[in-house]
Amino acid sequence: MCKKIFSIAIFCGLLVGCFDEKGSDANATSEIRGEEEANLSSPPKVPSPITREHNTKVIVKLEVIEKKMEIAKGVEYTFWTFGGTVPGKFIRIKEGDLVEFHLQNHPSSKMPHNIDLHAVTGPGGGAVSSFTLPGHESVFSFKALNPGLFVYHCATAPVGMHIANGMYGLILVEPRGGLPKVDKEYYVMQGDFYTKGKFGKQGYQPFDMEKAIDERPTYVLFNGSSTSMTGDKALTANVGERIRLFVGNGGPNLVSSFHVIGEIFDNVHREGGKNIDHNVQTTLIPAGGATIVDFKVEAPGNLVMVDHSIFRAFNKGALALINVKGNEEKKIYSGKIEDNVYLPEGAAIQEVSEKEKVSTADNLEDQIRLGKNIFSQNCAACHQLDGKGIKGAFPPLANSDWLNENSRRAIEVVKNGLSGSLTVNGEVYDGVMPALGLSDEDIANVLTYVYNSWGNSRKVITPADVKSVPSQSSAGGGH
Ligand code: HEC
Ligand SMILES: [Cu+2]
Repeated sequence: MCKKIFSIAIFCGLLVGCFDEKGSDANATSEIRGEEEANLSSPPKVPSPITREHNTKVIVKLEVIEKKMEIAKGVEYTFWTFGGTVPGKFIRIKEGDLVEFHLQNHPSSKMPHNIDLHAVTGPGGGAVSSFTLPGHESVFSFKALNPGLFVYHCATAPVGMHIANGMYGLILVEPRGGLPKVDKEYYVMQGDFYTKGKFGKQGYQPFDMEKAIDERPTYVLFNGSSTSMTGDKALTANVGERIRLFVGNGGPNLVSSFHVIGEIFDNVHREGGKNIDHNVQTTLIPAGGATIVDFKVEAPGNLVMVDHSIFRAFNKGALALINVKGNEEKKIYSGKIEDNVYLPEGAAIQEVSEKEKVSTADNLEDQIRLGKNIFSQNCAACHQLDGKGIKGAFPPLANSDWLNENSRRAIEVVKNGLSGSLTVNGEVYDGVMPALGLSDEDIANVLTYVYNSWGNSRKVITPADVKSVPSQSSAGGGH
């Protein structure tokens, strides 16, 4: 090496040129000038691109906070977070930067935490050096040697539990020349969640270790909630714009088949690395991995981000929207997106108002409000949001003569399921309605909602009414 430098020095005759030569083939030698506080953002926002040309010392301050938040409408969960959100704050730095990392664990935390950044080259990705007790701060530093999009996560035992509670996020190490310019950038991260209660079960839900070990998630979510990017929180774009998504997968267990319904990814940085694929429909994101995709939006309407392992999207919450505004371009797309087909749960969620947290009803209005939540999460997929059902498959609950004739029978159906043929408003149905495992109170509320909607008989069903109907949860089924 010495010899080479020396000979180049003689050849070019300029010592400066020789230092340039040396600098360009060794990241580790890039000069660090000055220091600045890092550019962090909460999802779905991404910090703006880095414009400085030189490398600097970047000070990152990330605070761990354990807090209750909504995981789905009317469902609360205790998340452990990097910066108060799931996923944690997005960190944007430049290849060659020196990062001085401050991990702070809020005094109200019950657990110690640490951080393993996949962007770190060194033992544990920083985990050991950053182990931090509640009310403490740890400091360590690392050099960002490789450009790319990297996951960070907590790695304190039990590691799976810390990750399952939402302890992950993304750090982008921009390549020296930066990324190509786009119109909008967003931050999306998938995670799987394990609660004691079933999907949509109202009220506070604790973590379920057994389900986590068995890899049976109750929720699969983008940005920590089934409503993180629906309704007025949907991502936005205008026709003609180029959108870049930084997409991570925190796991802890599932691999994501990331897909945007109604789009094709023009560019995919596979696994967040250097290789770029084109014209990709669905891209795999490993647990603990990430990807950068971009695409131009050509038609107005809702684009739907999903995990294309599709039950996760429609039955476990892995669904989010990009609302594209602009004029229709009939040559590119001549039609209208059917929300009913794509968004049974998502669409329902948007209609429910913000103030619902209580899980026990003490008046009729409450009962109807809670019942509506339960309906949208458990029944609307089949009977439809407007209760009209689907002819030939799912009978109507709106104005149903069968329903209004006998309420005890209706309770039986929701409690124990139903199969065999029945006639509703003159139409014969011969399908199977599964028992959904709802509590007596949930059944009372959902039926009260149904009875007090769509021209039905305005009956009120109490938990005691439901209790008086025997449940046939035991095996054996047919009768
Ligand atoms: C997986 C689809 C599915 C889900 C989810 C579902 N049902 Fe049903 N439901 C059916 C089918 C199919 C039938 C008709 C069964 C038959 O043909 O024997 C039915 C029948 C009924 C009936 C009696 C017929 C009528 O139209 O009045 C009621 C009442 C009812 N369901 C209420 C509910 C309620 C309340 C929920 C949510 C708690 C729910 N269902 C969830 C598929 C479903
Ligand atoms: Cu932790």
